Amino acid sequence: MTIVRIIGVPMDFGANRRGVDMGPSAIRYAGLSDELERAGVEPVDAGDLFVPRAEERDPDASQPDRGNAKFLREIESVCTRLADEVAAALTEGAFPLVLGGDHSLAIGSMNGSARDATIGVIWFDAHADLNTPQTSPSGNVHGMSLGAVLGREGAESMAWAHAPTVSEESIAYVGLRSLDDRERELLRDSDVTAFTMADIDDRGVTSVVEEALAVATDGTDGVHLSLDLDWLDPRAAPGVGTPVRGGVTYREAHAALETIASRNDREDVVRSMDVVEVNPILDERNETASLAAELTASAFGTRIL
Ligand code: 4U7
Ligand code: MN
Ligand code: MN
Ligand code: MN
Repeated sequence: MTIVRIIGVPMDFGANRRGVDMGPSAIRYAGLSDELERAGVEPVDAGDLFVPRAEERDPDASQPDRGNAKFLREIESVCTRLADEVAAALTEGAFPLVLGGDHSLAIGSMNGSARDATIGVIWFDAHADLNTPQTSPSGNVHGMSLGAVLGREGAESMAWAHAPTVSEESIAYVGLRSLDDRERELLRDSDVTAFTMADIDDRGVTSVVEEALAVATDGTDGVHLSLDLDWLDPRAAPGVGTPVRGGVTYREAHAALETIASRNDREDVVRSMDVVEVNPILDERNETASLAAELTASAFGTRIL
């Protein structure tokens, strides 16, 4: 049986709104382990990574040589340790499941997952997170995770984040609907595959996810899934810091992750996953955290019948 090692990362250094640091607790509290057991895997909780309190740190944002990126040193420290944890889980034959926390932690999970492998990435998100310290309008590192992992121009101050075995050709976005102007240009000039909400409207979510899987598995050793809860429509997932109208519905989200599970059933392709951006302060009765737990289990194969 697949052992799923749960790694909590109670970090909100990369986001604007405070509160995502409580995400790991909220998702566990919503019954993640039970959901995973129902999906037929064995959850083992490794606890939380140590993350300092933001109150005791200085965001230290703008530096002429580093561009605009808040809490960069803190994020580096967390992501470097997270990468080690994720790589260790894989070496020991477990599936690393990372609970966030803000999306900057994906720099750590992708680096860990890609340490001894060439990986593809499927990014379920309203946003592209392709900024760099040079293009970011906010200075929030959760909007730069992929820009940094790809080692794009403008991310020189984040050299530690570059994962050479993650390439643009193997990355697929699903559900994009909010891009900054500079980010749109970056995306157009890149080799990343982007499925927007319009593609989901046109073709249906299952066919889009199948194509995303084709992109992320082509020529790679496995796939990292990154699930940002703001991918969903805010009506289904109100507890997020950067909500954008017009996201996938509750049913579409389940269908998407069930499509991943059925592909994975035939051939083990997914090797690691993160579930991020759940903000319990903004949530309604832990609804978004419950959804995060359900969707994670769906990725492993929850069955109705
Ligand atoms: B998330 C933004 F400017 N693009 O860079 C930015 F609109 O991890 C938002 O996807 C980033 O939630 C959102 O700050 C990051 C902004
Ligand atoms: Mn994101
Ligand atoms: Mn997002
Ligand atoms: Mn590269």
